[in-house]
Amino acid sequence: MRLVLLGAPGSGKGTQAARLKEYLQVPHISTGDLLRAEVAAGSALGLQAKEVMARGDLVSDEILLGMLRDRFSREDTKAGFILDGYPRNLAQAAALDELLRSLGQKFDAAVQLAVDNEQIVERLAGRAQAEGRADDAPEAVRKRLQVYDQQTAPVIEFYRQHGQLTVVEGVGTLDEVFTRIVEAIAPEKAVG
Ligand code: B4P
Repeated sequence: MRLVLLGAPGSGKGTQAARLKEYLQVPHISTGDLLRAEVAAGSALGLQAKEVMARGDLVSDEILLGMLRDRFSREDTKAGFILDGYPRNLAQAAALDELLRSLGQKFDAAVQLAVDNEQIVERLAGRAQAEGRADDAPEAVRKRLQVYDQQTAPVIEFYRQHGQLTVVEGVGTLDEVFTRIVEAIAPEKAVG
């Protein structure tokens, strides 16, 4: 199965992708995790990305596409994937389309986790305390939500207009949200 997970920062994409990966037995490709790994490694790319991420802005499309091409060149993506955090603007949506076409692949569903802003601010404040991620600081969260409304919301509209969007309610326990996603994408495999 080839899945694209969409949703505001803190909507639970990473959380659910980790479970879906086990369930569907396909790799989880998180552009946020790929970037954080570069930052942690202190690579040239990581140094460029660090400040941008801490501000709550998007890292350049060029860097992201390079990272994604690289990841998709690995054998394990042939069986499927869960793409989490990409695309985040219309240019990235077009680039993904192009990349998959060049690989002779198509994704099966774009799933949006719908969570309201109030709940998001609360969740990320919790994670800021627990994990101390720089981009979970209140100022950066405000910026990320603004970037989401301006740049990522149009991607959701784009997939909706192309009949590729599935919206799943992202509020509830982790199990509840997971079951909703599975029912939406693979009802024959749904449990409970
Ligand atoms: P990401 O790593 O994608 O970060 P995110 O949006 O915060 O993650 P997510 O929605 O996965 O939230 P999570 O499950 O962790 O991006 C970070 C930064 O990287 C971006 O701001 C940008 O700078 C850069 N970046 C990444 N991709 C890019 C791209 N394509 N282009 C340019 N730049 C890019 O959940 C959040 C919290 O909620 C957790 O604490 C979790 O425990 C909690 N939670 C989850 N589900 C819950 C539930 N059902 N109920 C209660 N709490 C829940």
